[in-house]
Amino acid sequence: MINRKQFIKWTALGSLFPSIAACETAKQSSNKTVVKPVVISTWNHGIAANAAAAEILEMDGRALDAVEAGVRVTEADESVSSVGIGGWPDRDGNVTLDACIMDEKLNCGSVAFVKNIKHVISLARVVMEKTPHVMIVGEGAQQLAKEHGFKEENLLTESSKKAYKEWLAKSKYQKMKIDKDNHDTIGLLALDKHGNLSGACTTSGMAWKHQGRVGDSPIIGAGLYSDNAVGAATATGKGEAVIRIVGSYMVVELMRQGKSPQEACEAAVRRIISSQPDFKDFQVGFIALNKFGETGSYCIQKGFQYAVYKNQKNELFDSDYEVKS
Ligand code: SD4
Repeated sequence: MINRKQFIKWTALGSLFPSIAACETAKQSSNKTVVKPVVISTWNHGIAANAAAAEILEMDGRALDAVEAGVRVTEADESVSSVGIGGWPDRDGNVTLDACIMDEKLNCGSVAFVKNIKHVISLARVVMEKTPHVMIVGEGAQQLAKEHGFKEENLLTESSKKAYKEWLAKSKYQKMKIDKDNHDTIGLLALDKHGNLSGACTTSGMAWKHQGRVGDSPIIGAGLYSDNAVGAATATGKGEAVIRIVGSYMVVELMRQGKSPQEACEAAVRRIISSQPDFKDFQVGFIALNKFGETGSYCIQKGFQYAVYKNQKNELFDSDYEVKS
């Protein structure tokens, strides 16, 4: 029989070392079939991004290269108004981009508040691989881009200029409304044939944001997290709400404790709902991928879509959501 002292000791050990529980889970699940390669990404622009990532993975490439190549497609697509060139600007008319990337060894790189550089995901990779830092922002990030030969260009396209003028006329530069429609980040996760996971996330952030505002997308743990022993997760939607719960890290840690990617995404969305009373006014969605190639997605309200490449099929799905009425 265990006495009270032993019980306290064991439960304390359990909370101090959650990896003990994770080892158990890994053992219990070791008879699962692993499906790989797999790619999952946010929104319908994820289909084209997945295709570019899958091309690399099917040729036995590295997950890290796949996630970067995948989201570069979205960054270069002028018709996507929330990522890269053509992204809608802040309320002063500046397009400012945020991005981060993580590899299979917990290496990570991030940039935020970057102007005039389209492929900020590659700049985040430069931070990760060529500097001793994790995060570089603003002018410092632009200086780094110059040093590494990135092309400088105007990211405000004719159509985003038009959208900005229309917004300005209506809003009269008043406090922006954070709604369900002014964001569409791409977050993309990949599991390669070697069983390694990586993730990338890139965005122009919330449209009409205050100058200098940074959301969850470039923040490791909030907009993206990946741990090769467990799985990876990424977020889309109102960054402020995701940062408050360190959302992507939460999803990965819940998977470490034994939840499926679907269950983990649901639990993180419910944490937002239980802690942030205005949840009906905004959207947040999470997607997740574990070591076995299983995927999950959940969001607050109807409308979020995600793309999955698995078993050589690249498909778009409507995410399940919490607020049904
Ligand atoms: C942000 N999370 O800057 C980003 C925006 C976004 O889907 O996701 N959009 O808050």
